[in-house]
Amino acid sequence: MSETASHVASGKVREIYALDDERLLLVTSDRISTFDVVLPTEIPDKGRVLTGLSAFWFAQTESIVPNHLIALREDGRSTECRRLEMLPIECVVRGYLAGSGWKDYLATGEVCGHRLPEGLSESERLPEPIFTPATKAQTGHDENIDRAAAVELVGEERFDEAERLTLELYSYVAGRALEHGIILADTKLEFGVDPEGRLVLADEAFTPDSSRFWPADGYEPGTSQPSYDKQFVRDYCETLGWDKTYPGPELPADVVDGTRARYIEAFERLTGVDFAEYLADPASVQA
Ligand code: Q0N
Repeated sequence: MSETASHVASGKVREIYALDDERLLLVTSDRISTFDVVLPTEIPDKGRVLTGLSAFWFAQTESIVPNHLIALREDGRSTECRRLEMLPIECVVRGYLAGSGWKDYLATGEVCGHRLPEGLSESERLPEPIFTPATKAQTGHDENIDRAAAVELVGEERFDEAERLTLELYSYVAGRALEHGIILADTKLEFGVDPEGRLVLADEAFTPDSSRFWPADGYEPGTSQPSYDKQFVRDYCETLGWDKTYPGPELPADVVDGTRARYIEAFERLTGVDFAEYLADPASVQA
């Protein structure tokens, strides 16, 4: 960074800096987390893949909802964004039954207050996508909440608007992804409110870090599905007998290379842009 900027927040893999009162700088690193632990080994270019995918989907969905992106920088991993008043909920939509949705369904037959048909299998496609908001609990873990709890946090009008936009964005992007052999099982979106009171899509959007991407090829409900991007890392970690607490293991070169190739493959399939072209000219995903 050339200019002075104060650090606003750190995520597991991203840093947020304030550029001025109206603008933030988001920088996405090459760090990777698995089983909620950031590993000591990085995946080269992973941050560029995530940044390019977000910028691509922001451009593709602009007619559905405005977004916070102001500028994609030449490094391909940093973006200047409008500073918003963030909604205190994570807007999650699920088209398939996985993760905490599957766990909640097994325990109660419901996910975030949505009663689902009986007899669904793990990873099964839902009759229709459902909006399943979450909050960041004290522990730092996401906690699923029902409609009443979310309305308590954002108000009824905002809730309905966020739900409608989240479902519309998911339908559009999941359909596009499936055309390219990738199932978008679920995704997490974050919205903010601009000074005019409009909802604006923020954060990263439709990346493998904020979504479950599954290869459509070989999709088979009844068990957990391999992750499009992180499966080599998970499989390798499972061979170690690691207890999934800090510190995580170093990754060997073949696991790093295979994982990097999968991120780039997802990028190229979804955007139709060669990754080399993105590195030469990040704006190529915004055409
Ligand atoms: C922001 N985070 C990620 C909400 C915050 N455009 C923005 N304007 C203001 N703040 C943020 C953005 C963005 N992107 C986003 N932190 C600050 C963390 N989330 C967690 C859930 O609650």
